[in-house]
Amino acid sequence: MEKPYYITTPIYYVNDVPHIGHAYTSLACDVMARFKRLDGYDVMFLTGTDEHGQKVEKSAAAAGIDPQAFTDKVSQNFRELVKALNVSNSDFIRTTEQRHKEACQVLWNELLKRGEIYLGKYAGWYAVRDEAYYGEDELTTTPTGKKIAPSGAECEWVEEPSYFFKLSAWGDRLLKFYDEHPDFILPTSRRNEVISFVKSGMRDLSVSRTALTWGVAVPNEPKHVMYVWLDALTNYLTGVGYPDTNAESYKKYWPADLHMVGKDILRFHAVYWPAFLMAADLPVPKRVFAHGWWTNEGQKISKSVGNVIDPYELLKTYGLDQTRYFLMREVPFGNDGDFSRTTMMRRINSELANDLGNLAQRSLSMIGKNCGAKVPNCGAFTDADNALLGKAQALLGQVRGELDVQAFHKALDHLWLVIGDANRYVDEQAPWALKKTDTARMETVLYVLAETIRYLAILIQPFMPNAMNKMLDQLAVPADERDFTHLTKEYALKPGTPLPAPEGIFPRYVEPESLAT
Ligand code: ME8
Repeated sequence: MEKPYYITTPIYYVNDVPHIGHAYTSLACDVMARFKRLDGYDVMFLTGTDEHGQKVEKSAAAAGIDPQAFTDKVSQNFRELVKALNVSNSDFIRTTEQRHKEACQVLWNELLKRGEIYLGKYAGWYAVRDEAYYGEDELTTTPTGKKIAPSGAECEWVEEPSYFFKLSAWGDRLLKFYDEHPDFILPTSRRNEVISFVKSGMRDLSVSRTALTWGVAVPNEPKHVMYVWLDALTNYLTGVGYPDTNAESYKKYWPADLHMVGKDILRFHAVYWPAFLMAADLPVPKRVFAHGWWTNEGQKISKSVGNVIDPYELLKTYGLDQTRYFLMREVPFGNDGDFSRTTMMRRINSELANDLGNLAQRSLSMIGKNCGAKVPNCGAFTDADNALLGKAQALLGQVRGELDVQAFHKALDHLWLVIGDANRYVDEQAPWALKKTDTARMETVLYVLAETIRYLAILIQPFMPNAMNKMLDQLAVPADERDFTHLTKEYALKPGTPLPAPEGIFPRYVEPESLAT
């Protein structure tokens, strides 16, 4: 039986158009999901949209349409982005769906029944942009008297009747949980931040609001809607069938293996969420990975600065797989990163067009011309042949080890080291010279190259699925022989198998003259 693996993206607010940051998290999850599928897991991959709360209500009002019509429209943009990025999600959840409202209300009742929620009054600061409450001590005051949260969001004073979740009672149990599950929060630097936040002492958390109506109704309390984060986090349960804890999908996939988030929303996922779950006596997810923040040519990406990077523009300008590769390769996953078009162009040309593209192109065109367009015959292997094949065979273990801790950039490093070795092998073995002196040896060299490319293409599929499928087509690898079980068979390519005419897969990127100043 296949082992289950459940991975989620954050559900994105529908107040805005999707940008590169949303694309980034979804792509990272897609690489994980594709890798796990090829590695024999039964994968559930959930993404979707977060549609309630004051921020969305305000955006709908500003657009002059009712919130449901507004969210229907904007949610669709996120659904389309997922498709455009070739993201292989299993489901797309919207928090305005009935299945989700039910899940929230059942969880609420569960918490209430257990005495974890009580009615009180909230008087304090709230940042609509973050949909978050802040303590006075966390804020700075501008010369004009505005209160600003550490995220830069402006806060407003709120006083309203509110239900509270007894978060203050969960500090010690959370600390014990982090201690017993050292990999629950990655990267480790962020884990330390969370631990010190919890150690500093936590106030009870306001979990309902009366100042707005656009939210999930609190059961039996017509004036209250749920705090949008309690509603939003619950999507991860809804997606696998909660409140039906006997549902096949719930039993199979819960608790989630990985919640992938940006560092901005780690506190919600690594503190509030496990506290809610423990309080409802539900199992806690295995990991929250908080990745870093993209800036644009050194500047924070924001609508007001007008430097938002449109993912569609990237796909159009540079290509889908090129964009996927660049985003996963450029920044050590977990760190902040700066988006620069110059670097993107350099990586496309040197790492994709030159290193990988040329390796495949020159090997396959030599095979096409000199081996009758068939998988070459293969004689006895020399030490050099065994060395290269050995490195290719070691890749699965290395890449798996890196992806186990979401080190996408390091996985790519391993792959590109072997691409470099393979290119050196071509130069050293010089099959074009062997053509005149020893055609049997030339065929063996080309066979070793074809096998190495097969290994590489199979392993690079999660990052660049379309391009690698083309590469595997060119090696005539059958569609059902592209998963990782076919990396343990040493020499899968069968000499004599006819091959299609090779075609370049990664064109060089040439900057339009209008941009090259
Ligand atoms: O926070 N760099 O939704 P959101 C990298 N609805 N990643 C970025 C980014 C950037 N510049 N900008 C955004 C919410 N992201 C809530 C989540 S989950 C139960 C509810 C990514 O639309 C990153 O993953 O503000 C970040 O955490 C997320 O988008 C925030 O999306």
